[in-house]
Amino acid sequence: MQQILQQLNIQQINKGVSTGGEWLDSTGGTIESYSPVDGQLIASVQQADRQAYDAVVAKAQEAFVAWRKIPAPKRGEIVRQVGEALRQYKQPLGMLVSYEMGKSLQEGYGEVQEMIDICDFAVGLSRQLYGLTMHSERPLHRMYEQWHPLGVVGIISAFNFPVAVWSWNSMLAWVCGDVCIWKPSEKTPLCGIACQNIIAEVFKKNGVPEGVSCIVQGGREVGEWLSADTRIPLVSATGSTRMGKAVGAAVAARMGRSILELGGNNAIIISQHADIDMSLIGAVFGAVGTAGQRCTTTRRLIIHESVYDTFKAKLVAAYQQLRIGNPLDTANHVGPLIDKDAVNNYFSAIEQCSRQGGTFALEGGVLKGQGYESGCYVKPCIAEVTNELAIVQHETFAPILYLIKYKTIEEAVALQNGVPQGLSSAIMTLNLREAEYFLSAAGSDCGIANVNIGTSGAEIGGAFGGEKETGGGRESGSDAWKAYMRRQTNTLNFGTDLPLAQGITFDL
Ligand code: UN1
Repeated sequence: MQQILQQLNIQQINKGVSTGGEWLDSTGGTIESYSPVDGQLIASVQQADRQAYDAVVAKAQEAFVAWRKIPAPKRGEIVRQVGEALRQYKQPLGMLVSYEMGKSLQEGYGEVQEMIDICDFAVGLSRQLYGLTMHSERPLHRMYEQWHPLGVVGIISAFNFPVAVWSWNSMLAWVCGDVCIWKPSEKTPLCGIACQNIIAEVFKKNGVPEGVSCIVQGGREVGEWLSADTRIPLVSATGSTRMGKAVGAAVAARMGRSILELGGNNAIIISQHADIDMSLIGAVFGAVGTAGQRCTTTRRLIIHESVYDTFKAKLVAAYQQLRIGNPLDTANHVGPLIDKDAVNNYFSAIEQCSRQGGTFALEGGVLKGQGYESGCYVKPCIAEVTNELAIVQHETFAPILYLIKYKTIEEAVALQNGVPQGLSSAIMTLNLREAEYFLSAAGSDCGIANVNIGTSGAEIGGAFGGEKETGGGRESGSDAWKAYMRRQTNTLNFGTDLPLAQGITFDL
């Protein structure tokens, strides 16, 4: 790992505030990053203090004035080079993601690939920031709309996708002409340092002004500064619903804009018409991938009563084959939870589930002994419940899968929708009527609805996000870029008269 840290230019003690030029001094205290893989201290990072934070915002504002003048396709060219750099750093960065966050190496590389994909997307987008033209009701008038950059974008990201979610936001923001200030999760600060270093190298080579890519490390307080700051027209926040409610309220109170991508409580409906083997793989990967710490993790399986027992038996057998251990060893399927607090939350959810009447088809527990010294490795478990249990209505970031039985497809959809969150959903069925019903306006109420695919693993080309307590924001593909720009409607009179709209006459 020492060699990986060296390749990514990470020291034992790192400054945590940068405008893309020098790293700034700050006295905000230190974050120590311990790996959940082996419990070892990897390195530490200085947190931003208010003075360093203000210096960053001022630099970002200054950089915006220059950056917005650069033609969008030229900004796209720089993002193209960022994609190239990420291809070069895929191996060390993927390993750092895996070691600092605990996801499997496969998924660590997958996350860097997701960054590369969004770079490619953003390069194309840089020539497609289209506005519409309209026909004016007045003669010799032209009417159209343009999309202009917003300014400084604040990005608050979560530990579970410590690099990809930042890149969804920043790559779009940059081609749109915005500048970015990133607050990475305080649980994965080194991933932030590594990305900042990679970007700085590319930006420097291209003479990009200092302040286009900024980073401010820290905890909740730094998030509060970003949310309350009138110099920051847009804050994009990914994380828990609790955090999102605070950010959303603070940003709205000053008439700023926010993009919120918050908790999920995602279900797969397993119909009696499902391909059972395919459903099994989808359900297991959805539930235990990233040790149940994706916002798209499959938390509930809503299974038709006629296949319930068979599917449960197959699921339990599949779970018993899972190898839990060091995520850098590619033989393992499941790595650790992020930290001991997460382990406590896992146990608390199991306890609440039992108390509320759930029973366990497969018991959980923490693993002990050699290789498990960090205390963060838990057994994925399976509980049989009804949907209305308080714990089932709640998103627990851990590999706990709830099984629920249904009789009719209408009932299954009502159960799937019957939670406060609305991120991702899926149905496993070979029956066309069922599939179309699930996708119809009467079907899933989520931002993502899949057929014969699990709930996680969305591609970057689609808009990513969800409804209800998930926050309503959209990041990544499709036309999510519009949230990073302001729309201007232009009407231009090239005639010699001044006719008024709505037929109003006004003569002097
Ligand atoms: C998240 O968990 O915050 O769809 C993002 C997925 C990934 C992104 C997850 N592409 O599972």
